[in-house]
Amino acid sequence: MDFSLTPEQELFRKSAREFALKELEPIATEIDREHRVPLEILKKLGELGYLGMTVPEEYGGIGADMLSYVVVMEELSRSCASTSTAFSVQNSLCNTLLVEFGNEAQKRKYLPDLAAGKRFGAFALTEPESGSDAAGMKTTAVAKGDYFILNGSKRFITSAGFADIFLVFALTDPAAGNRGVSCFIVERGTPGFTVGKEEDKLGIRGTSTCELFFEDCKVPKENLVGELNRGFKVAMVTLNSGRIAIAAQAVGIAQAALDEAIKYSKERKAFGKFLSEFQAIQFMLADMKAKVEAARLLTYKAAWKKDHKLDYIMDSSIAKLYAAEIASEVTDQALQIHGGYGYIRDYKVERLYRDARITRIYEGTSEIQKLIIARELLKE
Ligand code: COS
Repeated sequence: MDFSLTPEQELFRKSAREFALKELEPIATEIDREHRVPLEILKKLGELGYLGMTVPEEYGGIGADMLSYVVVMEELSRSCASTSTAFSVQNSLCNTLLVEFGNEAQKRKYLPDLAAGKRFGAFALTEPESGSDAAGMKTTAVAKGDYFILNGSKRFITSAGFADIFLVFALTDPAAGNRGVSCFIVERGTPGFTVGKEEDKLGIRGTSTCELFFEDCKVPKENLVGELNRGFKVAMVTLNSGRIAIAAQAVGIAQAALDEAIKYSKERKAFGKFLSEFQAIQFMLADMKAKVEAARLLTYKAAWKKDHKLDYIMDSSIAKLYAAEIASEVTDQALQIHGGYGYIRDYKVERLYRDARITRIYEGTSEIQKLIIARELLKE
């Protein structure tokens, strides 16, 4: 068993860390306060190839392995979870979906621009009344001539405010439940398609999250991704791998909280001693480190299994569940070490505490991860 990263993976880590320190660290607080998406930074990520990490070279990407992608996700998240969220939506939920399920024409048409950050994508599965029960969606797509006519709405769609290409799931056979779902590419500007208001969120405030509305929206038949009525599987397979990146995001946020806690405990004095000299604080730091390390190993293992074409469904859910849960615990402990200073916006740990919370919700709640793990354990 070899736990070391390859020289290429190490290089990805180093360059991502440098990028994060130079470009993200200085703006992370500001975009959080202003609730602003740093489009200029996202474009830079595209120019440097980061938005095409999971795209093969023939379609304009850099064809990196999953572990490299995960390592980059972790490093970006240490500095700015908002930026890493948009980075993962593009890579995990749009590009990977098109690479794995798109036809040749769709890949040639969309992937080069997505990989270069010239256009942005969004993944539209959740609806106002269906989140965890993804197949409970109400949006329909009815075949008519050369088009599908979409009607319905989507909610909590990340990157929607600035995305150009939306991967939308809709019922093409409502009576068939999850066997009647299909996936479509809907471009911004398609008549009948509108993007609604921005949500005002607790964390990852430098991201855009909106509602989508479809009113007799005519989508060309060639925009069907994968087979008709097999879209649920497309969503599930895409989320299996997306969850590994969210686990990496949680690891990155937790690592940043640990870094901040160590720094603060060496600067701040109480009762005539540095906080770091108190065993109570040392034990908290040790607990945090053990949790971060365990979450990282689970995340890397899931990525490694994907790279080695092994079944990784359970590993991805275990990594996402554990990393997301400990990110909340570790950011909470880091905030506690900061005392009152952790509760005000001047300190990074306050943002980390809020940003960590979403990792227990999106791309499947912690409860959904437990359900998937249990199903895998109990299946024949
Ligand atoms: N990977 C691959 N295939 C999967 C899968 C997975 N993780 N989970 C289900 N499937 C497949 C099943 O194999 C089945 O395929 P067949 O039609 O070929 O038999 C099909 O999908 C339907 O499976 P099932 O009946 O188990 O689906 P359910 O409707 O019971 O839903 C859960 C299963 C709850 C696991 C699913 O709805 C889910 O993951 N929900 C969370 C959605 C989510 O993460 N939302 C966040 C949105 S993005 S922010």
